[in-house]
Amino acid sequence: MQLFPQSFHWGAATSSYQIEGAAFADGKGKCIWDTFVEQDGAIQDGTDGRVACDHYTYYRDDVKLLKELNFSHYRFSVNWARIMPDGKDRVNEAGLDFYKRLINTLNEQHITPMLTLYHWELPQQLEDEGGWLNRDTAYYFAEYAERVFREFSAEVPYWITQNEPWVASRLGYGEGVHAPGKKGLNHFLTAAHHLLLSHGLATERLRAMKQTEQQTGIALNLSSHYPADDRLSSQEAATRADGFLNRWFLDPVYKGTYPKDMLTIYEKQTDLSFLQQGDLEQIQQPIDFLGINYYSSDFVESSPVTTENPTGSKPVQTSLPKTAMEWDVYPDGLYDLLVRVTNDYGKQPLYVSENGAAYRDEVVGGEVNDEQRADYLDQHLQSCLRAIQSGVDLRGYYVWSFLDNFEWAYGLSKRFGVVHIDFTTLKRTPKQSAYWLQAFIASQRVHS
Ligand code: IFM
Repeated sequence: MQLFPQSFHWGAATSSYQIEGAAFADGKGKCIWDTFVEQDGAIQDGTDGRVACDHYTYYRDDVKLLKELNFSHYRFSVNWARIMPDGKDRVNEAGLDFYKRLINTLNEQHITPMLTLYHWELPQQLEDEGGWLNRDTAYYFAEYAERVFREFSAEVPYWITQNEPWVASRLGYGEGVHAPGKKGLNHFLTAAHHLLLSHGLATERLRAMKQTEQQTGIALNLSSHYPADDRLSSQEAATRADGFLNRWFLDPVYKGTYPKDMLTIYEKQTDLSFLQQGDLEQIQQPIDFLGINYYSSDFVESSPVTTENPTGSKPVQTSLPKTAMEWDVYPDGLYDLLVRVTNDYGKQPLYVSENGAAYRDEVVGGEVNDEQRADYLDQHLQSCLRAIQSGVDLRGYYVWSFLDNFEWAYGLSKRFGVVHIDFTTLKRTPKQSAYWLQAFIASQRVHS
């Protein structure tokens, strides 16, 4: 059997709003998701994250479960509004204390923390001042990042600035289906730029403060895009789709530029005056690793440019197996992506910082038989192994998600966890995929 490197991270991932609950406990401020879930029709099943998994109460049991399942690393996010209720100035000590308890418990169990500073919980006060459309938010983020780093850098070796800036900007400010529910191409690009700027500003500060043991990076949601057929127009559409999702974020972070082809496309449709002199240099800070969140890939063809579809490309239906999100299962896309990022942006430490699938799970006789999820994980892990054999410096894999949780606009109805949550009793039941992972991780540990 081919083995993963012995230092490989066997991780599970979650985020604050999706699992913690305790939405208004102990001095926490309101964040944009607390506001968004109150809007009629915003969440498909009418649920919210006020309680979610109540990880705020059950974090000790959850860490114990992580240990039992053999995970060596845990990726979680801290909620900006829990730590700084207004987003700036005032620090809520009780909020910091919760994360202190969580991090201590992880370290007691020898589970290494990977901390994400922003997984979309913008304090409502900052949104009221313009949110990510306001350049100042990037500077407030850097201050918040510095404060959290000062508090926890001795205990936390892995730091992620931004999680999925494409999702935060496109779904939150471009399409209006995520908080704060704003729409428009200009809003999308402005918010994306300020999120990237915030990454650059925070990274610079963290690097100035860090010792050798702390590593900083960013987590991007990336996919592979393939032409749906042999037409030149489909190949061009695939390039544009790649520019929209991947290169618009990778190029500034690594090359300090926005991709020229995409600038030309966007300039025809909107004003890019949010881009100020020196911004791209600020965004292009050295990072220690890239986190890649991968779920699916797209096969695309050309389609008319519209307000909703600024790049004129659309995914076609395929006959590939689908998850409960209707996302294609395509593990080769992960292999292609890992190799491509290495080839185009240089060999560097990569983590699959999220990968997983939602299925329609049910507890029957005290068990959840989610064979499809175990297959999904197995196939994607095989892609990871293949990528390592092809020379990719892949250092870890974090399953999304540890627990079933609040899946944003879909509410509690889409289950991504390897651990089932009964959202009425809050009972945790590891699914068969969790036991499969437990055994897989054990099989990778060689005892000398
Ligand atoms: O649940 C989300 C997570 O918050 C960010 N990445 C994708 C997951 C599944 O949609």
